[in-house]
Amino acid sequence: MTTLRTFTAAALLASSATFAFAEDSTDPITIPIHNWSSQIVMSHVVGKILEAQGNSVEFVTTDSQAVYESVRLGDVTMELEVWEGAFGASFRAAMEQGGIEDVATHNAVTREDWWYPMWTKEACPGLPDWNALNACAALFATPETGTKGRFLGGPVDWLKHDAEKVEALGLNFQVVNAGSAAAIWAELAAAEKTKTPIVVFNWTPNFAEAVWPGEFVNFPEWVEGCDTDPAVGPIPDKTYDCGNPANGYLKIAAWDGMKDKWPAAYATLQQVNFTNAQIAEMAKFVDIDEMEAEDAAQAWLDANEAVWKPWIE
Ligand code: TMO
Repeated sequence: MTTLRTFTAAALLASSATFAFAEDSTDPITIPIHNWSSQIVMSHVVGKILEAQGNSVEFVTTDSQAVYESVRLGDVTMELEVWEGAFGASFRAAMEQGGIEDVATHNAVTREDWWYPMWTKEACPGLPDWNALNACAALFATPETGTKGRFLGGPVDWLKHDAEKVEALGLNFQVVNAGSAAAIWAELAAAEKTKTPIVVFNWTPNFAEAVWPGEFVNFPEWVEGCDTDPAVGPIPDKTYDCGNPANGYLKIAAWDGMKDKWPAAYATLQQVNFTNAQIAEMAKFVDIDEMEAEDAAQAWLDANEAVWKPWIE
């Protein structure tokens, strides 16, 4: 009886082991790269982990909205940073079409919105309330924006609908889109020298919070549908009459064919999970320490074996 039971357990173990070690395809896993530092470093971190497992990995630079359609079609294999504020709508739309899977949610809590460094509040003490910001709009005027305040937004593919927000809330601001994330940091550094008030698009987790203490503007609270349904939100006939989610998710998405084609890599991907501090550090390696993204990823892996080794066991 004992012998039989032992035998059965061994057979079970053997079959589950076979399942766990089902061979991944030798085709490369494709990881998309976008235009902000933590996403680029995290993609290399996960790429190196999958390579250590024996997979081949390739990187492609893609638009950060169109990528959800690419994942859905299996042209790229995953997306490691699905920010609720910037990409929730594109992700939801792709999920409705099918072919893309919500694999995991990072521990990180995210926020993306209009933000100012603390010296701005000295000039406009009613902040962070959005009505106070609007009353101070003249402080933010530039030659480019005339009598209106300038809001320095992110690159257009982050699709923040800031112009719609300006219109919906009657803000005395004009949106100017930065060509790159680096352009936002350069403008902040320049404004710091003269303590000139400035309001820009920023997000957390990010390195910037360690360099420039600051706050997000408090717009009317995000409610589901305020971006699509005029009846939702405080202004009855407007969409985008709200801020972005203040406690947004950060998800991992994958092509739904990944689990069959690369089962071991998929099992690892389900374990991947980063915190705010870890993501801010990934950005810092590049934006402050000026490391190449690949070197930053290697440095992060070397310093954090206790975090990621269990993901591949
Ligand atoms: C998508 N982003 C993190 C730049 O807000």
